[in-house]
Amino acid sequence: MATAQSQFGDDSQETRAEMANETYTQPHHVEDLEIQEWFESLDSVLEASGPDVAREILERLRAHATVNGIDLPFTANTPYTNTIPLRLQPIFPGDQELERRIKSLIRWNALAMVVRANREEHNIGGHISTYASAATLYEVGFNHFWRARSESFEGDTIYFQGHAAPGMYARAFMEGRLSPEKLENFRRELKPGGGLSSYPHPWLMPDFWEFPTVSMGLSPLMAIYQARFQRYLENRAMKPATDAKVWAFLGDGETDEPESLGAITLAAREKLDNLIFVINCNLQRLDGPVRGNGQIIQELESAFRGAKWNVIKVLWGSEWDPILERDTEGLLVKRMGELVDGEYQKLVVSSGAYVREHFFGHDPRLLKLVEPLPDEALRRLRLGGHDPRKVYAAYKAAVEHKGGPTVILARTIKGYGLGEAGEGKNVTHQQKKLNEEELKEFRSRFGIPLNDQDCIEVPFYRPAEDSPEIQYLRARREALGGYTPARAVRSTPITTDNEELFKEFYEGSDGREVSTTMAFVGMLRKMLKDPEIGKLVVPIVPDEARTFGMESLFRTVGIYSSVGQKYEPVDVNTLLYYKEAKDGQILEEGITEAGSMASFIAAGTAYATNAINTIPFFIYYSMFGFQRIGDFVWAAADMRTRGFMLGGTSGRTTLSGEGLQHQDGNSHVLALPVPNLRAYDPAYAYEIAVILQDGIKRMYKDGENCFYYITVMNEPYVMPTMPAGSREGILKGMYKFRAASYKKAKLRAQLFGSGAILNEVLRAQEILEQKYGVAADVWSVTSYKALYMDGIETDRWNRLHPTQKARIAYVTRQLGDAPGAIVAATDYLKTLPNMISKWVPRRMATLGTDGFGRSEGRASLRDFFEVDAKFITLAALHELAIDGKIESSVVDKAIGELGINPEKWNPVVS
Ligand SMILES: Cc1ncc(C[n+]2csc(CCOP(=O)(O)OP(=O)(O)O)c2C)c(N)n1
Ligand SMILES: [Mg+2]
Repeated sequence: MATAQSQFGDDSQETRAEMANETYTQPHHVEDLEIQEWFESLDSVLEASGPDVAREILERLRAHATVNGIDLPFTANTPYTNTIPLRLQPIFPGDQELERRIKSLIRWNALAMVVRANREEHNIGGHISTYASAATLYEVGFNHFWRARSESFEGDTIYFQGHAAPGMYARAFMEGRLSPEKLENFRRELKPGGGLSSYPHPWLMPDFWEFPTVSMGLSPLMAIYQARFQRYLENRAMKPATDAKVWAFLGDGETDEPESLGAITLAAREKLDNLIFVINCNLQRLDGPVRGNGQIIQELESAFRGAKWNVIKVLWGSEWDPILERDTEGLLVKRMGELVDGEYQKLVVSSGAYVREHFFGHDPRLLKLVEPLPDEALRRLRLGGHDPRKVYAAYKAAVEHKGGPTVILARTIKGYGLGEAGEGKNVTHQQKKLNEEELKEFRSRFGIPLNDQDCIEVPFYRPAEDSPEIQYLRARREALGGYTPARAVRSTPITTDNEELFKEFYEGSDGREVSTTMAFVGMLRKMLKDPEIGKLVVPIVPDEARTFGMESLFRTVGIYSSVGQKYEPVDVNTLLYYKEAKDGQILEEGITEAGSMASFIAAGTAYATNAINTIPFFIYYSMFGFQRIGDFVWAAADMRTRGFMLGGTSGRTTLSGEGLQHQDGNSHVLALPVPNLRAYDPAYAYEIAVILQDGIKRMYKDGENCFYYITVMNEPYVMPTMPAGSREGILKGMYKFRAASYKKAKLRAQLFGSGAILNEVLRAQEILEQKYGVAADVWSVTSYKALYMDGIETDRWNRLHPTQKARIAYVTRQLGDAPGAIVAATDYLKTLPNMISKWVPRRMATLGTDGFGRSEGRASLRDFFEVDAKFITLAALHELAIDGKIESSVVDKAIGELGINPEKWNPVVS
């Protein structure tokens, strides 16, 4: 019985949930008159006493209903209508007709860019229908809200939807910021004079774009952490508190990316009322409807309301207001909530007669509401997102809202204005060409002053400088402080080289065993105390501070919390208690590598956004970096982010015990494709010190647009003193760490090691010398990536300058006439050392950790992956045998002597 009951219980819960969605769709035979009376009472309360009293009455009614056993279903939704009713709508402050004309011209130029580009170069691409649907959403922002960055004001921060880029270019053209030649070269960046990048790319257009947004889902998350970082800077007194906002424009389809909604609770928790999302709900994505059988707007509303955001729905344009006014019974709002998006998609591009029959025809009372209106008027009923008055009202409410973030859900039509060429059609996203008739129709619809003949040439059109349009547009931007988007490096470089700061780490650990992670944390601690850079350092951890031995920093610099610490921490009596503080310096992000990376990006670009040189140090489990959030790293690179990513617990065999999902033999390979990322796999404390010191100087003193990936390990060993003259090699990627002691030996070898594996190489050096009479030099390879980049650059130069004296790659120069067999051992994939084999003077044997990790101790793992001292020894002997320097039988014997099982598992495939 009990089981049956609970099963029924579950079912009935589902039914209730369904009912919740249908609250406004299922009348339960309530008499019209009865409901009318209730409405009238509420209206009179509203009129006489205002919304607060009305709310109070409704809340008490709800409580009263519950007490009387009325089970009110939970719903996070409001009716399918505008959140801001007409009576609360502010007066639109602009010249609506002039703004419409400006917007029409921008629409035309945006379309012209794409059509022209594709006429000249078939398939060059570009998007028309995204901006077509969002034009009003952008224009209201440009004309009335977005303040530019200036000397006196930090400005608003705007993440433009990537696919709407043609619209932003078209506006900049109208503003006189982009020449017609630039527009002509949309998506043709290599044309003489340069072109415009397809999407927002600060790397390619560093004076224009600030944020790369086109990989969908990244910008909403980045915007949330950007808004949070602004508060961090304010709370740490690094910038004054202002009312500057962060705006993010998203597509409704984009919200399906898990990152899009992944951090919305953080935004509400942090009360980020400096954050505004605008979601362009055209109900379509690339292939078709976002939710053909559902309602994306209602789905998003409940998600955001559930996360405690302020949600403003902008669904219906002003033309609907008088009809809604006549609808005293709430039937129209009920009907509005009944349709699924697939139906709406068709309805909004259908004839007035169709609308009358299929939408209003549902109920004779609805039909009556629109009786006085001709079909043409029904066809012209606009959606909210195309009505500047409604959009203005929403934006105004959003910027004035206090205590939390706002999302605006604006209903629009994809491909608005394209008519037969794609308005509302499922193919519209891909539409790049319009035929002559379609162009003429678009021209006429938006009143572009071009005759039939000129129109089909799709010229760019900009009215004269003294035209009312240009004058108005300029005046609006002037009032808002200048143009946007615009990017500039606004910080002043730091002044010191930090030589002194890092010097103590050149000394070694004096016999103490420490890990490189501990060494790094020691340096971080020292940097935090530095008078110039101390304040600028932003340590970022995704719930791994204890893993990396950073908990001492909790106490010394505090964990950032926008509300301070409202509780007495359980460990308050301990030295290293969990101290949260409003001016705390550490960003303890919790378990979100994506969120941490977004903080890293915000902090690493503050030199442009905020004119502050913050230096982020993001330390995390290396396996959950590039592999998990590689696309954010790519965006960071595009954005010219500066700072240090530290891959902790790295190395496939150096992290013991954790097994397949944790042990990282990949990250250095995944760091390769990022062009401006310098990647290092240091073995010793002094190597890290040299890299950090050089990195801070490059990025924050010299203004180089690069960032760093440094792997640090948790294996403790003695840190040696820095060998004289090794500095340049550390930075360039390799240097001789320990030369062979017996140089006259007949048998010679060159051994490369990196990170913790360098110690295995040093042990192999001893075995080779003592047991097999091979004198080997040991090299620390700090960066295969740096060596590779140098190699390909050298080759390229030589190829392009055949008559000049050929340059020699750094690796080749280093090895010079270094004799003997060459062996490289790494804790990463073998491909890493193999990348440089071309510039290594002879054949090179490579040992690496291709394959899945294992739960095991370090020694067993290194045996399994064949990267320990005995396998390095074997590889050197084998190379010598291939060279004919020793007999194969010596190698065979060594296999036995070294205790190697030749029939062991192959780590690559097991
Ligand atoms: C991560 C990612 N996946 C896929 C794409 C390819 N893509 C570009 S636009 C688009 C559809 C966008 O739909 P929506 O977000 O609703 O924006 P709209 O154009 O309708 O405003 C897709 C799938 C992309 N840019 N990024
Ligand atoms: Mg869409």
